[in-house]
Amino acid sequence: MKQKIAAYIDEVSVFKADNLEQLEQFRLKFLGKKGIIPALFADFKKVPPEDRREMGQLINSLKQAVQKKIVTLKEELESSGDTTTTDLDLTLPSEAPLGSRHPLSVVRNEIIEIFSRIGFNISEGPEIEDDFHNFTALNFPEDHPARDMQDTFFIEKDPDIALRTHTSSVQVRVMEKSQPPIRTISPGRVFRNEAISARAHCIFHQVEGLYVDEDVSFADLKQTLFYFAKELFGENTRIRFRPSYFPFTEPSAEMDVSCNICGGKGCNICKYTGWVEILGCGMVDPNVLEACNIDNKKYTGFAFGMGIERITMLKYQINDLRLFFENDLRFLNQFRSAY
Ligand code: 2U9
Repeated sequence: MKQKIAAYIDEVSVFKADNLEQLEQFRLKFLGKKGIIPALFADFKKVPPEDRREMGQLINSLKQAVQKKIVTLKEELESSGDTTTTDLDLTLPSEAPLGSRHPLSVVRNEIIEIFSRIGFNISEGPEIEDDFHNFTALNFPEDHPARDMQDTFFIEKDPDIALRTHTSSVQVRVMEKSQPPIRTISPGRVFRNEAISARAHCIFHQVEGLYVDEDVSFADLKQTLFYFAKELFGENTRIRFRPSYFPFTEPSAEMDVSCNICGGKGCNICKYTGWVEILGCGMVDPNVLEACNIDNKKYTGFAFGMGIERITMLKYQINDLRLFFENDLRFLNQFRSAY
């Protein structure tokens, strides 16, 4: 042990460092947690009592020599201008890939922003819902197919508890606890018992909107959705409405926008019609207002609902819904520049 320490003292006395990084390596070699000096102190316990004094002094002289060397070399290196503690250039941008937003989040945020600009707030609610908020308050008849196990994921029966099939249930909750004017949009995940394919999934995302006040008319609905379509798809976008049916709105309609791929001339995205369907809408059925404690003699409202997947597929020409859920980086990396 004595010879070993003497050899270390020699090594320290001749040591030279070209830069601060080498000096740091030297410090770690001798003084680091797993370094030479802590190891010598550990071995010191095994030294016979008669040799302890001498050995202790030797280890301490080595330690002091190392500390002195570090102070001297540090001063020398710093005065010669080497202030780097590492050879790495910490100012270089990281090579680690940055994360990016999922395309569904990009489009959801864009939709939220558009409606926020015209006074809509955002409401959120539970994904697990009771029968009243998901079906009954929304005027679904007792025998409506959506109430069937084949279409909805039930968690409990009697009383019925299920995964929400739309975010309209959130808006029922908004109406229950507030009075008009109500202008709200509800983005969120919804669940339907569907076989998974390129065009359908058992989980998807919606944004539903609701506007309730005095004298709200179908003209307000059209103007609001026209503004929305132009903001999302571009100034030259045209819209058209086709009559439809939903239990919760009367009258009801589906809204198409002019195909922004071919400008309305006809392509395989719009199936050569020049139009693509983007949402459903209508005037809130008075029964729904009543179920949510809103005076349906005084107030009227319009509502709309859209699938975020569908809109994202149209916007980015994505032809398979399953891509949204697979987290394949080859797909996700294509949205790096989106925000
Ligand atoms: C309340 C009352 C009525 C929301 C509406 C639609 C029409 C609609 C579908 C589009 C594609 C859902 O994602 S999708 O499958 N939605 O067509 N949704 S009107 O009506 C409401 C909402 C809340 C209280």
